Amino acid sequence: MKTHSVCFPILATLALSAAVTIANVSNNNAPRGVSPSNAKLYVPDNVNNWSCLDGSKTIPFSAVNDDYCDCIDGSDEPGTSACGTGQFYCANIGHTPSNIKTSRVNDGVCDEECCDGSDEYDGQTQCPNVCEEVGATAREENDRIQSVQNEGARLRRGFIKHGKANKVLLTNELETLRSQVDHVQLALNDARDAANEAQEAYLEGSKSEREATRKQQLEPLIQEQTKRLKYASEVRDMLKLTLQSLKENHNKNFHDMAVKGTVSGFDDYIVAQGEKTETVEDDLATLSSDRQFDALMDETSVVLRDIGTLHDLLDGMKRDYNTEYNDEAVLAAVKVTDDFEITWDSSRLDFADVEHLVLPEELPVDSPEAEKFRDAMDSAQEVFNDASGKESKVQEGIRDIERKLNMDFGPDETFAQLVDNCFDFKDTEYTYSVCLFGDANQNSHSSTHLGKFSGWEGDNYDVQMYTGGAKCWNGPERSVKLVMSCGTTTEIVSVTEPEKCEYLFKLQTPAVCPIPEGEVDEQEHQQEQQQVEEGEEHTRKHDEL
Ligand code: MAN
Repeated sequence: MKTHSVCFPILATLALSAAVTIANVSNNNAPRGVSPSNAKLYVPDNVNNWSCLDGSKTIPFSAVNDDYCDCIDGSDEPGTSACGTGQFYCANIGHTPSNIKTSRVNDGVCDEECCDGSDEYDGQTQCPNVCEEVGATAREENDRIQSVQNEGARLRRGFIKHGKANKVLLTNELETLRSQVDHVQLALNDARDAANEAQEAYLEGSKSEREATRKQQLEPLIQEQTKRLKYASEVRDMLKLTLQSLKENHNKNFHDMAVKGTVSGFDDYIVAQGEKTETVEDDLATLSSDRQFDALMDETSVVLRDIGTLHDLLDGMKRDYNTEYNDEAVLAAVKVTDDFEITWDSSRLDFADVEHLVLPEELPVDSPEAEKFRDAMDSAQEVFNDASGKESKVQEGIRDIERKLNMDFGPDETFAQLVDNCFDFKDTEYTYSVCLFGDANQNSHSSTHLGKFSGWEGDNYDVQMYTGGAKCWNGPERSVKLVMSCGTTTEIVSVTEPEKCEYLFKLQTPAVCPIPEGEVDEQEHQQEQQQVEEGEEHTRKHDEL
């Protein structure tokens, strides 16, 4: 770097002339490092002076690029690194011109931005001019991007056309469906009434046959269950008697707390028994087989519960009574408890399924009379099913269309084409999937919900958010940011997890390819025209029906 010094005028003059020869020359007439568009700013005044671009100083024009920094803004050294803060212009003929910081001039590094090597001109470092090749590659890449964008824009125009036409179509369809609601609901109500009537007619008309068949079907079960109930009731009564005898005969002078507790528990049981309202039907034989069966089952569970309560009382005493008292009554009760535990354990299995036993389905009755009623009932049921299907279809249709019409598919309806379209991406560990405007998931042996579409981010309609996914262990609920870029197909090109449980999906799609300006207006006009025509056509068809 040169110094302005009055002490060494000869050295200074030599250095200045060297600097002028190496630094002040450039391809255009401007000083080195100055772009053609800035050349007009580097012209000396009539006394060969020049002012810094920030106006901070006036210096001799010969001091521009003299490798000494005079101006605060560094504008006097566009072609040397003396200031370091200015811009050095590389013409890069054969590629695209660029500007680099002047600190990178002659720093021994061939800067990529200066493919012509003009940033290293001091002879210390040889930088070949590679602008032709680099330019050719860049042009090829630009051509590729351009053709992707052209094709993408063509496809996007198709999306827009579809989206706008679809909106008109959906609006019309919604109107049609809404006009059908009353009709299908009425038909459904009528069909329901008819089906109920037919069922009642069947039940009434086939009553005696059905009851006979049912009786036959349930008889063995009822017999079996009656036997079990009888056995269980005997066991319960035996436990009750045991406790009753313990209560009466134990030696009250011993004040054995375990015995006292059991006796008072038994008293409570007896009181509760007395308070219980009788639920068992008195005369089972007068009931229908179904009721008989139910009553038996209910009674069995009551008896089983009682056995459990009484045994708990005896068992409590058995564990805690004072053996030293040798109270006969207590010993007798303990003996009964031991015997009970052995026999009950082996017979308990018979009751194991009792609590879960459910009534078997009714067998069909096959008399011709009953069959007639059943056929009528079946066909009324079919009509009802059909009416119910139609009604659900209309309601679901309305819901589905309302959902789609309420969605934000962008100002030109581009994204209507992609709603509910699903895409997968497989990495080494998971297969990620997203159904656009729906849900995102992470799948391996099981599926983890990553979020539900919650809206667009920003105003560009190219970033979607999916939130409220499965909670992350020790972290937030999972979520997905889906970032779109232009492509000729719609597909996920990468999935990453930049933050724990926050996923980044990159999706390429024609839906975000730029449409050259001006084209949109023309297209919009054509589309509006087309929508009007399609709408009219739909209304005409609807009216014809
Ligand atoms: C699972 C996956 C990962 C996530 C961890 C968080 O392994 O969902 O993507 O980072 O859970 O614990």
